[in-house]
Amino acid sequence: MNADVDVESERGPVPALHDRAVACADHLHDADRVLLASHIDADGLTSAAIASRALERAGIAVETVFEKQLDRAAIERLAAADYDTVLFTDFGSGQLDIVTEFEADFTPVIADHHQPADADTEYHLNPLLEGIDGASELSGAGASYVLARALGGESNRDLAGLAVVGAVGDMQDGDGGLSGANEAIVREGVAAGVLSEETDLLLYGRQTRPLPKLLEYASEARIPGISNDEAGAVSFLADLDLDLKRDGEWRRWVDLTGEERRTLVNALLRHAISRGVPADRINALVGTTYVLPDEEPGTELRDVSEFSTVLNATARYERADVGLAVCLGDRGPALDRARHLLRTHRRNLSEGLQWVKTEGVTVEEHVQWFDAGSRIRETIVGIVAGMAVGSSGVRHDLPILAFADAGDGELKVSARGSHALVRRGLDLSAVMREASRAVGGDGGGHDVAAGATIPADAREAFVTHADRIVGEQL
Ligand SMILES: [Mn+2]
Repeated sequence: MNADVDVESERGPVPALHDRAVACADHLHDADRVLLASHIDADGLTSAAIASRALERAGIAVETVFEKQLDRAAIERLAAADYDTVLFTDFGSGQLDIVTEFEADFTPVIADHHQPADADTEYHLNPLLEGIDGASELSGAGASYVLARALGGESNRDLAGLAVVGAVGDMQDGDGGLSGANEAIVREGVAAGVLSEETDLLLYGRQTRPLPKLLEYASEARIPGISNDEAGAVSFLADLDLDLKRDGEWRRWVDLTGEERRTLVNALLRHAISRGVPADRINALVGTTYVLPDEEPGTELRDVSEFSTVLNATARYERADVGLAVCLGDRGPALDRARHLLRTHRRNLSEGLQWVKTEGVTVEEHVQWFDAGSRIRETIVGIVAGMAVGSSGVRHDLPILAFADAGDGELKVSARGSHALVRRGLDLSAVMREASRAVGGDGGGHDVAAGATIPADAREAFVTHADRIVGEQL
């Protein structure tokens, strides 16, 4: 046996985080009961599922709550719940300056991947503290998984599938799949038999979308005559020598044989080349995908990216409990409820996107923005902004800011950039924090995607600040 390998595996999936994970786990083991607070998105829900399951397995009682944002009022609510230990997953680091004010009420334990505020605490697990990129290499669910492994060892490797759902939900995967610390989690999931890694067509909806919709809705591919073009997608398919329907219903990607998939991919590549799609976007049409082999083929849970959409569809509509139950294995009432919420979510996204396309965006020197008012829910306006980039009338070479009413005299701002802009120096986390604080609000997040809350009358001043800061970064 190779001694080095043995030592390495004893330090968990992400050795650089091992000491922090063990310190957090030891403190949790000493607690009788823990209040777990997590964020309301796919990464936050999978974080909560991983952490709560690992705590239960370790014999530690846990109550789970979700917060849309961890502001002072939310932290006061947690303090009032009267737990000695509060575990924060997928948030907490960015609010450490406030959290540490409450250390007389509870001991915080944090498993997060957001940029930490200017304060620290004893039990703090965050990749950024060890030089690992929290935007692309480890998600909140990944940090929670590292914690789960420290809590329960290799028996918790079956939670790796959920960690991958969280990472993909936070858009940490590129066309080569996940990288960095995330790759170690993928390896553990594959070894545990709960995850498989496949090279496949990289369009969203391989499990559930009818073939024409799979092609038409793939707006990120930007293939002229197919993307955002219903008639074009149908006629492209009709030209192929394939049986497109079964019993009168369109077939899905998952229904095709290997041979049929190759035929379709080859035709798609030829079409893209003939229409002058640049090589980098053509290469990005095929790449690494992740599948949960225990889930039924053709369902929303089989593919990790579709799974993450199901979770967003619950949490963004005040039903994080439903998403959590699905993560924890409920394939009955919770999944039925989640599917219903998913239909509503899809309709809202498509109506929101249509509204942005119709109304257009305002282009400043370094940013573009739109204000949806109350037409798009503040909980999904960031998703809509991300979808809008690349559609006609919205530039993909500028970051986009999306405003929506948040009630109580406040505006929610969601910002989305691209990996190409980040490589040139864009850091939306800093933009959101500085511009919002300059107008009496607060914000933060990641370099490629971030958010803020500001007073409702501060939009114009906020845009001016953000435009200037982005200009300085690029
Ligand atoms: Mn996250």
